[in-house]
Amino acid sequence: DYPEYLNAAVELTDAMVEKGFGDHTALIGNGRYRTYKELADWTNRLAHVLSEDLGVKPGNRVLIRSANNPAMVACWLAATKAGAVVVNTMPLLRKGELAKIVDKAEVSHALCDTRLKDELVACAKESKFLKTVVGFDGTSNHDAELDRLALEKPVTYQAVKTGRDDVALLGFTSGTTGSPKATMHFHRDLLIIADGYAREVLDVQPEDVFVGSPPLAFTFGLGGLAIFPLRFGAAATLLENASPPNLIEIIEKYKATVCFTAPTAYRVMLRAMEEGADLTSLRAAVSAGETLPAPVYQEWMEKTGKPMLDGIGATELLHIFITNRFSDHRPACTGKPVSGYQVKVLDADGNEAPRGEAGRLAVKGPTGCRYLADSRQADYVKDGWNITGDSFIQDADGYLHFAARNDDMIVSAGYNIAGPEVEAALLAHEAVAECAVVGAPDEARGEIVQAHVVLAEGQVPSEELVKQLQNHVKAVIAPYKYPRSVVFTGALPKTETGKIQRFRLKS
Ligand code: 3SK
Repeated sequence: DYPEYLNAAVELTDAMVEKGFGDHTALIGNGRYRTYKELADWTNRLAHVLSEDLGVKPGNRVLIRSANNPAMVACWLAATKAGAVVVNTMPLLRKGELAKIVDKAEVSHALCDTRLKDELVACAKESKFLKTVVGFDGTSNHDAELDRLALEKPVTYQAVKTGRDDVALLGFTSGTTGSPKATMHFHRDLLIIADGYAREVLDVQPEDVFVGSPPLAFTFGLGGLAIFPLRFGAAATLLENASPPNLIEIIEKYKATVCFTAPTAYRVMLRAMEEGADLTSLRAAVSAGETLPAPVYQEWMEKTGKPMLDGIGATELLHIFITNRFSDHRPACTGKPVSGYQVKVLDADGNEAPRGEAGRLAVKGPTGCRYLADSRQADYVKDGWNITGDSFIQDADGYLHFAARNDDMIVSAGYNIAGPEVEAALLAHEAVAECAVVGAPDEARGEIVQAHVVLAEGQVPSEELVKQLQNHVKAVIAPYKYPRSVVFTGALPKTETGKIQRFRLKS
């Protein structure tokens, strides 16, 4: 039901001012509050600079490089108003990683927090596409080239009349394999995720205050920490360093009501509550990016009286498409599809698997899936269905249960063993803080289950502890699934979005 011509950034700023939210707080970050009116003015001034001084034309690809802060949100909105196709990137990417993105997206312009310019300038020097790199002040003191140019510009701007199906955003899938894919998202997609998931499941209100850890460069973060609050006149707190202690501090300080993060941070919050942290302001705790272990869900329920909402999304689909709901939630269950999305579980031949059997999850919906110039479209998209990398089981009542990443399935002596199931069992042991389970080659069994374990504080690695963990797993799940090999480690390899890179643990 969106009009033929639609600019998503206008809908999230100027249109909100027109709807009467001008004086409401839109963004909180770097110790400052920005109202919707201030955000509209700021982004309009920046859009003038992009169109007039930097020569950005509709359809040009504009890369943004920053940690989560209000200036990054302003740059993203301004570039969208100017009709650009935005490529948000993680702040820690190195020159080589940036070069892959720049080449794939044919990025012509980049807006960069001045604190992070070196790698991007080095990338631009060798790029045949990227010619203009302009710095902005991520600390919001307006002390960089882009900010100075913007101060000279008017606060009104005639945004580019983009079509609802014009591409607004290129979402790059996190580089777990080293060869990133870009997915194209339209102006209308940016609003659909808010008008669908955020309205239907979270029931976002103007009084809400959002907080969370995912980077804005990851569509999970862009939706949860920018699009959802701005669509409903709510406030977003933006944290450059969203470590769990910082998240807790911000929730307490601003009485945050909606949190987007992963199970690891929620575990820290649960421990902090025992030490007196007051997280009672949170009405919605959304968990995604990793499966939510049942013990974390259960403890959250016991301590807060509210369910933690596990969900799964994908950059390909822009945001969450299967979720639990406040009034319909279960442990070790991802829930049911968000309205507008269809899902099915496929067997090895690509046919629908019987209920109760694990198979590859396929999803179809209004926000995807369209890869940019990628031959993998043929492998991952069939008749509009995006074939994901995850295995799920759909039970008789239609609820979906995560089984494994397809590459996490371990085949040992003829048994199919889902690594995450073993992980969940290990995580229920008090000595385990984090773990990742992979298949390790074994002459006799083909593969054996190997657990990489980060111990909880105060725990000491020993042969005795290995035995204890093995016996514990044998006691909670089928004994053949126990880890025959246990490796103690100080930290697990992760992507910048916090996903464990199990492939890096495989020998
Ligand atoms: O589940 C995820 O990893 C995800 C990916 C993109 C957007 C949103 C989500 C939750």
